[in-house]
Amino acid sequence: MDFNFTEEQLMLKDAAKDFARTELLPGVTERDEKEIEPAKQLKMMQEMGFMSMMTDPKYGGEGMDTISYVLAVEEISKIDASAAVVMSIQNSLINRGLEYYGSEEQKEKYLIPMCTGKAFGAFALSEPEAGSDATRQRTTAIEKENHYLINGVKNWISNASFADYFIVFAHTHPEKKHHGINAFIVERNTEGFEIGPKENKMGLRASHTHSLMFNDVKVPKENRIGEDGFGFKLAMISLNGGRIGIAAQALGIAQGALDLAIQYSKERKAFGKLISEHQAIAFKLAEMDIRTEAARNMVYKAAWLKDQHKNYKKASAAAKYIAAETAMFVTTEAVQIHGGYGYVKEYYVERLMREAKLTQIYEGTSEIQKIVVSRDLLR
Ligand code: COS
Repeated sequence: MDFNFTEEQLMLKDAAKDFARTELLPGVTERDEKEIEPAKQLKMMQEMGFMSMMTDPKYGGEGMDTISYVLAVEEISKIDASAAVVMSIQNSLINRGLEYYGSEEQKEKYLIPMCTGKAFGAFALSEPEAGSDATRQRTTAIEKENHYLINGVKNWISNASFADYFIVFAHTHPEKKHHGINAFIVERNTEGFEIGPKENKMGLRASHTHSLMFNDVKVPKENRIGEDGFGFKLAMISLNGGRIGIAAQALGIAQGALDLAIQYSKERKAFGKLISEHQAIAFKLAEMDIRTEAARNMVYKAAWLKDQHKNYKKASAAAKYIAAETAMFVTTEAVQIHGGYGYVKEYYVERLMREAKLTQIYEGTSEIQKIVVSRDLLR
């Protein structure tokens, strides 16, 4: 594993950093408080190629590697994790599945518009009673002559407020358990398909999360992705990549909080000296940095394994686990270092702490990552 980045990777990292500071930082606290999505900035990110980083240029993507993607997600997340999650979903959960497993017609009709700044996607797997236990899908897709008829409810769907295309998972043959699940591309304005109410979330408040309702929604047969029964496998494979994106997001949140804590500790005085000169604070900063660097190595390694076309299932789950736990630890310590100022909105470390919590929950809780890792160990 080469610890040097290429010139392209470094340029990309700088571009993401500049964008985050100039375009996302202004207004980020207000957007979080008022739950305003960064619509203008997301459009800009699409135009700059951040939403189609790893997709083949023949489908309008940038053809970059996963390391570049991780560097960009990390930089964006230091400032605005609500923008980063859109990037992660679009790149990992939508584009990759369509590029690798979609038909040429599906790529033409759906992937190319999403990679050329014309559309966004959303990934609809979770249900009210099927979050971690993803095989227990209740949504059904009954096969008819030339279409499937979808009925059911999905929950916790990010990007739903603006997505044009939804990858929806549903049971076609419930008796076959997970082998009976299929994935379908559903267009936003299809009859019977409704976007439900928005959740009032603790963090990532500028990324809206909705439920989805399907009431006799007709989806053409050609919108099924892959062979009959491939849906659950597609979900799992997509999540293996998705977890690298969320791990990078957690890493960015941790580094963002550490940067703020270092800066604050070099400005704030207590007992006659800067708080950074008190060992109680210096040791905290050291531990925050050590843990963040350890997580970074695991996140980059998972990305590297993927780029090398090696098995990255365990590595991505482990990276997501450690990065999320680290983000929670580092942001909590950063709030502590800020004292009372850390608990108010003026210094935005409290927002990073709320965001860190979600990285321990979505795209598989920390407990789910341990299931993936332990099954691999005990196989
Ligand atoms: N990558 C590829 N394939 C996987 C996989 C992975 N990470 N995890 C499971 N599979 C495959 C298995 O190989 C198995 O395939 P076969 O039946 O063809 O052999 C199939 O999926 C079922 O696997 P398993 O029996 O292990 O399924 P479980 O019901 O026990 O669940 C977990 C496995 C818990 C790992 C899975 O349900 C999961 O990841 N849940 C979390 C889902 C999630 O993240 N939801 C949050 C929001 S989605 S944005």
